[in-house]
Amino acid sequence: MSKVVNNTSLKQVLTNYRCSVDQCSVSPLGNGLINSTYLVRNINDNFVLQRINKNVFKKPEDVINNAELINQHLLAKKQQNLYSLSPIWQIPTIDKQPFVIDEHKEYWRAIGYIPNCFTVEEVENPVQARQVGSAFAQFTAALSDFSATSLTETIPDFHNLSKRMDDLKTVVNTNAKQRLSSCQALVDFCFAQQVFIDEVASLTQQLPLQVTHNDTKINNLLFCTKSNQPLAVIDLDTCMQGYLMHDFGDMVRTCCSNLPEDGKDLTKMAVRFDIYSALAQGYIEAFGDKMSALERQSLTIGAQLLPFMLGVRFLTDYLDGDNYFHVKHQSHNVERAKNQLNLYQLLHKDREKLNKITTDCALAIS
Ligand code: GN1
Ligand code: MG
Repeated sequence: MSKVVNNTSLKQVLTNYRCSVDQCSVSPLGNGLINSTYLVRNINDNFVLQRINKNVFKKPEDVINNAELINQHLLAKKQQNLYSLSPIWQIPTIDKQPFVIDEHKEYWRAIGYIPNCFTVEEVENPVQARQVGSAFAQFTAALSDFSATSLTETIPDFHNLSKRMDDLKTVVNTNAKQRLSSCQALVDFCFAQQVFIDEVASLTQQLPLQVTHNDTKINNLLFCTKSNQPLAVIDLDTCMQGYLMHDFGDMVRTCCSNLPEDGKDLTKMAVRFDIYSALAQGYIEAFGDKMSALERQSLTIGAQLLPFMLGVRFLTDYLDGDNYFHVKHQSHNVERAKNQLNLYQLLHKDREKLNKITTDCALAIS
């Protein structure tokens, strides 16, 4: 075992994957804020081992089952040459079980490791951004004939903004950790956005539901080290029915700011419009006529919505005492909230510019 991970449960879990504890090494993988993910280097092969956060995913078996159904669908598409990315796959235990429950009743699963790949935390240039937009569009387009009703909703109301505002109201009223006075202005700012909140609610009444990824942050794409092109969409935990504007919005959230989501120097924050334009081109182009005119128009709302919603969620978790997102220090969630709400403000102020870019992209492609 490597020194990086010292977890007795891991030893027990590994034996279910034909791993000799003495002959493999385990190290943390990625920057997820919810699950705990490790790379296991074994004698013959490497694989990814993940403990699913039961506080967030109340029924971890549903997360695993959903992923299996989606992987199978994408594999079938790939075999028909209808999907150019690589589907990911989950690895059963030696007893052919889809997961292991350890002595603490924690759920673990193994996922195939795709070698010669890298992830990106910050988009480097518009060419790469266009690839990102295109990859996530190909993913959702390939799921357009997938029976959405076979998926279980892993987190109900995940992207329901009105519900997220209710959650914020609840923690503000409870103020369990006495943190409200340190973020009152931020809370007031969120509740002052009612016009935008109503606009989102009315739009969601009209948009069609699709099977969306719902966590399209840039580091949920694997890039090939040889071609530098996207190779696979990963982290299917929140694949559920949703709206295209959510997926586009999360790409904008994580690609178009010049700061990471917990960056603190907000006076330096700027929107990278060239990246926005490239994301929109890649996304709209790869969907082709599978995207309706209203869905296309909704993308600009999504671009504002996801930073706002994440701001509200980080703030809610801060007031609630950091029970949801992993944090590195006590003010981490409120710093993230400030960052995301600032990004929302910048995007909101320039919404006409964003609209024009999206419309021009669509015209250029048609
Ligand atoms: C969480 O753990 P990770 O990075 O896959 C969160 C997303 C947020 C993201 C913010 C289930 O995703 O919704 O956008 O953090 N996932 C869940 O970085 O809440
Ligand atoms: Mg995720």
